[in-house]
Amino acid sequence: MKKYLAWCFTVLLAILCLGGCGREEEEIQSKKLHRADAPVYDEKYITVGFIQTGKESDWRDANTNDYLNTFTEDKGYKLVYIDGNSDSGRQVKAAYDLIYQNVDYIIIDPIVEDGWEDVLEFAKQKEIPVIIADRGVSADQSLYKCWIGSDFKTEGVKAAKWLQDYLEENGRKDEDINIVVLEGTEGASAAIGRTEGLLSEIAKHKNWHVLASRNANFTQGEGRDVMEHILWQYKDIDVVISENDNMMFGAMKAMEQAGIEYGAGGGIITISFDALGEAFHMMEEGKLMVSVECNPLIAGIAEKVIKDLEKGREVGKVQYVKESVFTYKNAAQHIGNRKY
Ligand code: GZL
Repeated sequence: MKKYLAWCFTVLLAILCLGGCGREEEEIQSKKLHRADAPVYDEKYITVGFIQTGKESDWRDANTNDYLNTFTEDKGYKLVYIDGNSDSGRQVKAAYDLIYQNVDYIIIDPIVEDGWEDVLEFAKQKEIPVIIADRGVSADQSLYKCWIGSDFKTEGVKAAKWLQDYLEENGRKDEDINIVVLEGTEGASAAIGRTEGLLSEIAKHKNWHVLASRNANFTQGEGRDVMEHILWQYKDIDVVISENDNMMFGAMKAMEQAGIEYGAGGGIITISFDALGEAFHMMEEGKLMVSVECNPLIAGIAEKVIKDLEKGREVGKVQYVKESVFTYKNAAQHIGNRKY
């Protein structure tokens, strides 16, 4: 009897293992085969899936247009553009879809840093190279080929150092200075880095005080709303630092509505990031006093990375774009040659 039971157990164990192997094999096979309903792209093109954050700012539009103008069919690319619609979950799902569509490359501009490990791991299993562009991810660097973008912390430091120089030049070095910060999207590496850079410099000045530092999500509308509320709360603001131009444009509307003076002619000092075309006009008028450039023209660098990968070459893991600082004093001499 015991032998029969042992035989049954062995057979049962074998069936379970085979079933499991069958299921496991099926799982692996499914990763190799894309979904039946996935589009099949023409092999003559290099198919590049690009997942954008959304349309939250003019900077973003310039960044998107750069990709649309770079990855064109006459240059041998099929660009599959996906608008993340400011929804990180939508971005991650789009990445899975692109993997199932078996595109040749995936470029991701992540709204926020977190939540990317699993899908990047899956892309790696399916051997689809991923390039992270503009904002960063908290996932391990081994899960993507490279990151291309700006040194956001340095941008924050540049803004604070401009303020330090400006106050010294205007005899206000030892004055108590009250600062308001409009932060970009919570969890976005651009906001994290700029805030870190700003606060690291502000901390060096015991007479500089941050009255409020609030998220306005990189949008003009939220910049205006948040600034309106801050103006109700604080009457002694000396500096507004906005982590992008669009939020500053909104804050300017709020200050005008409140009858508050700002800009190079006197009143609240205005400091921003991005250095968009409109910011140059505002600096020419003296409304905006400085904009720390954040270069949106990244697609050309991404294309170079793809060309190198196509040739089997190694690519640099971290690739910074070139950028500068523009002020109300030098905006006029640069405005004519701006590309965005
Ligand atoms: C910065 C970029 C930021 C811009 C904003 O590289 O991610 O997002 O500063 C944009 O204008 O919305």
